[in-house]
Amino acid sequence: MTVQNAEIADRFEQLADLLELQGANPYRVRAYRNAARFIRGHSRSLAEMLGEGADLAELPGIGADLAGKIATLVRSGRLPLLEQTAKKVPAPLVEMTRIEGLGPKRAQALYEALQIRSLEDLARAARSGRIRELPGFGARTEQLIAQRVERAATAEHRLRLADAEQVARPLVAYLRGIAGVKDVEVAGSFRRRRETVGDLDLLVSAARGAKVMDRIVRYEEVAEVQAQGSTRATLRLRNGLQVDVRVVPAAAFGSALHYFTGSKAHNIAVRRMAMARGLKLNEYGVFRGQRRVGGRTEAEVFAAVGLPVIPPELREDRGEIDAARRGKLPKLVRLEDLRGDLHCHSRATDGRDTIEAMARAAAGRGYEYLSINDHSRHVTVAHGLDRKRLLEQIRAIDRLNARLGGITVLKSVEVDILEDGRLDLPDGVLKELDFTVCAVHYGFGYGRARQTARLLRAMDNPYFSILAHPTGRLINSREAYDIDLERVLEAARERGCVMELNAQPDRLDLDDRGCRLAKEMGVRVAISTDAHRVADLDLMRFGVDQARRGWLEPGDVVNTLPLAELRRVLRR
Ligand code: DGT
Ligand code: CA
Ligand code: CA
Repeated sequence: MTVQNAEIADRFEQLADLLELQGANPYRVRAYRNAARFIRGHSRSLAEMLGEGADLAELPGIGADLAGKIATLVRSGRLPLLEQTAKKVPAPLVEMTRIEGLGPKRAQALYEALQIRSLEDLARAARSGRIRELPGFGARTEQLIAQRVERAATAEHRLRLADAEQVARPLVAYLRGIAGVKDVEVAGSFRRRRETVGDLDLLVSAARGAKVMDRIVRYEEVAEVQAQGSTRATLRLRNGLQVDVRVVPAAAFGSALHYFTGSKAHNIAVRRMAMARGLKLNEYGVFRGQRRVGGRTEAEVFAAVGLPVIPPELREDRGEIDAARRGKLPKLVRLEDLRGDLHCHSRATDGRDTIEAMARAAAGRGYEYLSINDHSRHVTVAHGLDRKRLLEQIRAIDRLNARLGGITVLKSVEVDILEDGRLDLPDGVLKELDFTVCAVHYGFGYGRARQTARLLRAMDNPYFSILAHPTGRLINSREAYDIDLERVLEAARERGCVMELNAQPDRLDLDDRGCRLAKEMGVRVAISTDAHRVADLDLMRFGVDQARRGWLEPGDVVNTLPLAELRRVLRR
C-alpha cells in the first residue's frame, strides 16, 4: 500500500513522544513534531512525490535525515528508529502517551506516582479519583482521561476522507485498466463525502462473462482476500482498509450505484416510496412485477419514484426526500461558486510561502480575493505577530495590491481568543484590517459554561468577524472543546459574525451538522482552507463537500460574494 501522509505523521509523532520520554534532546523531539505537523497538512502524497523522484529534503523542516526515514517508511512500511526506541520505553508508558491529552510528561507522572501499568489501571485510577490529586492534573482532566481511555478501547477505525482518496485513486485507475471493464465508481460514504469512511464500496460494470474478478483480487496492495465470488469480493488492503467490490451488468449499474451509495436510511425511505407505487426497488433494478422498468442510470431510479436526482451528499435521510418531493432541494454550493479564500498564512508566521506567491496562486485559481491571516503574538511557536509587525504587514499588502492586478489581498489576521475572551491584539490595530479571523488555540479543557462565555465575550468585540475552526476538533485525534454551539450561533447572528468551515482534511470544522444548524439559525459560513502554502489552496474542495452535506447554498457562504459585498458583510 502506498503509505499515506497521515501514517507517516503518526509515526513521527509517536517517535517524538518516545524520544521525549527517554529525555532526548528537545530540539530533536521538536524536529519530529514539526515534521509530523507539516506532513499531516501537506496536500500531496509524499509517497507519490517519491515515486516521481522528488527530493523530500527540500520540504520545510524535513532535511536529509528525515527524508531518508520517510523513504524507508514508504519502501518498507517500517521506521527502525521507532521500533528500537519503543523497546527501550516501558510498554504501558508507550500505550498511555497515545491517549489524547496525556502526552509524555503526564504519562510519566502517572506511571511513577500512581504505578499505572495498563490502560485498565488508568481507568481505575480515574474512577477512584486518585488522578485529580496529582500536581498538574485536576478533576476535569481526570474526567477527560476516563472518557478517552474508554473511547480508545471501543474506537472503530475510520479513515479520513482525504486519506481514503489517496487509497481509492490508484485502485480505481487499476480497475479501469482491466480488459472488459466499462465503468468504475466509488459508492458508499465516500461518494456521500462523509468526513470519514469505514470501508470503500466499489462498483464495476463489465461485459457479461468478463473475467474481471480474477484481476481485481490481484491488485498489488491487497493483503487478504476475505471473500470472493464471481460478482463480489471483499478485500483487505495492506494499510488495513477494507474494500467491497461488486461487478454488475451495465443495465443495473444505476440501481447498484444508488443502492451502494446509501445511506441505508435513505435507501429504506426511497424503497418505501417505490412500494407505494407498486414497484420493487433493489440493487438489481427497478421492477414492476417481473418486468425491469429501469436501473441503467441513477436518474432512472429516482424518476421511477417521482423524484429529481438527489445529490449524494444529502442522502442521509435528514429531510432530503421530503424536500425533493416538494421541489425544494437546496441548490448546493459548488467549488466554482467561491470567489476567494478567507484564511491563509504566509511566511511572516508559520506559512511557507510569501504573500505575493499566495496571491498569484489564488489568482491562478480564478479567485477575486485572498486574505492573509497570520497568527497573533500569543502563538509564540508560530512567531505570532505583535502590533508593530502586523502594521508593517498591512502596509506591505497595500503596496502589493497597488502593483498586483486581477486579485485583491485582504488584510486580516488569525487573532487568538485569550483565556478571558479578550482578543490578543489591541482594537487600534484590528480596526486597520479588512476583517478578522478569531481562534481558540489553548484552554481546550474548560467546562461548557466557561468556554461558551469566553467565545461570547470575544464576539462582543466589534472587530470580531469570523470564528475560525469553531469547535477545535481534530478528526480521529482531538475532541471538540465543550461549547453550547446553539448559544454561540445565536450570538453570532445577533452580532453579524460568521462561522468558518475550515477545509483542512483533519479539521472540517464546523462539520456538516454544524453548518446545517448555522444555516437554520441564520448565520453565514466562510469556507476557508487555512492554507500554510500554495498547494493547500486546493484543499478548498474538502470544505465544499462538508458545506454541501450541511445543505449550504451559495447565499449561505460569504466567500461566494463579490468583493464589495463581502466587505459590507464582514464590517459589522
Ligand atoms: P461506512 O462504510 O461505514 O463509512 O458507511 P457506508 O454508508 O459506506 O456503509 P456500508 O459500506 O456498510 O454500505 C454501503 C452502502 O450499502 C450503504 O450506504 C447502503 C447500502 N447498504 C448496506 N447495507 C444495507 C442494508 O441492509 N439495507 C439497505 N437498504 N442498504 C444497505
Ligand atoms: Ca462503505
Ligand atoms: Ca461496505
